[in-house]
Amino acid sequence: MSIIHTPLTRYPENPILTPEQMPFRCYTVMNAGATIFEGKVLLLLRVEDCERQTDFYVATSTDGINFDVCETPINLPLTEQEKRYGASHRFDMRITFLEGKYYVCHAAWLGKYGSCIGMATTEDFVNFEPIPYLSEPSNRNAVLFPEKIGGLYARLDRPQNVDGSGYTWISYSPDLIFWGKAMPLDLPYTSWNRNKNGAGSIPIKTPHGWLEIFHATAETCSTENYYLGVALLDLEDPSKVLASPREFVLAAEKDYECMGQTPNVVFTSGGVVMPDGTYNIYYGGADTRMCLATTTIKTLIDYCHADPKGKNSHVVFN
Ligand code: BMA
Repeated sequence: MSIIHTPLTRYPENPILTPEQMPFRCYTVMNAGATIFEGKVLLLLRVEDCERQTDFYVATSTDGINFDVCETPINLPLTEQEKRYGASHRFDMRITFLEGKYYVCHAAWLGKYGSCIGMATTEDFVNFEPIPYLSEPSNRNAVLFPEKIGGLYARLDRPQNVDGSGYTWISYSPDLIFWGKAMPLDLPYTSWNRNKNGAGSIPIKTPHGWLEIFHATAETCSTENYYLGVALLDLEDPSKVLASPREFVLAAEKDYECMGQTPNVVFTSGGVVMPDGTYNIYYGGADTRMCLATTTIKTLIDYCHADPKGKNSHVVFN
């Protein structure tokens, strides 16, 4: 049982994957992108070895809980830009199914140039074709919408401000190379969402707007704590936040969220809607292990619409 009632329910036997359960020696397994592939739930796990080098591993499951982990990492070739500027590692993949193939967005760490967004496509999660694109620094948490909006590709991302804070923006592209029309999202500024926020899940299209789960951070006297929040974005202009409750939907509370490489972190890079309508949200606990929380799309939409605090904020409800 959680001490805090929210529309998300933790899987009682969390965590679902730990470094000890992996078929090889590693330090962490976290922040996996998620999708449905060939009728199974597929996770692209971010795995750090004991030198803290990151690779991505495919894991698949029929029930969304028990995963078979591939023992070799994916082969995602570096783009020319990543090679030229010495990308050392990538992290936090998001997976979007769009126009018949899968697009992955990751952050690439370029040393003194900071982190930039990279992208690739795949049809089988074996062969990956990098898109010859690298964003300006410092940017990360790129999430591609699952369809074009107004004839353009659309993505959420999180550029960093000079003071280290950073918030979710949207931008558009005709070709996935040239991005523009950038606008910040007006998510509620709260005691848990005031230092950084960034897109987590791939937005889900609903009649009430794009449903998005995002992470947000706030400093406490000891750590920078991570939280998950929920928002509904306008279908035609997703820079417009239609609803975003002023309460978080998940805060680090359990041992597996509070203890590990980075204490007090819950961080999602994606979820999947299961055949029975359960929305499985996969998230990293303390940058160390993979966890699962469940809900439904309807529950989250009702929660967005019902939150009275949201109504009293700057958020406009239709
Ligand atoms: C962010 C990313 C995430 C990580 C989080 C908490 O900046 O690096 O991968 O989970 O910090 O450490």
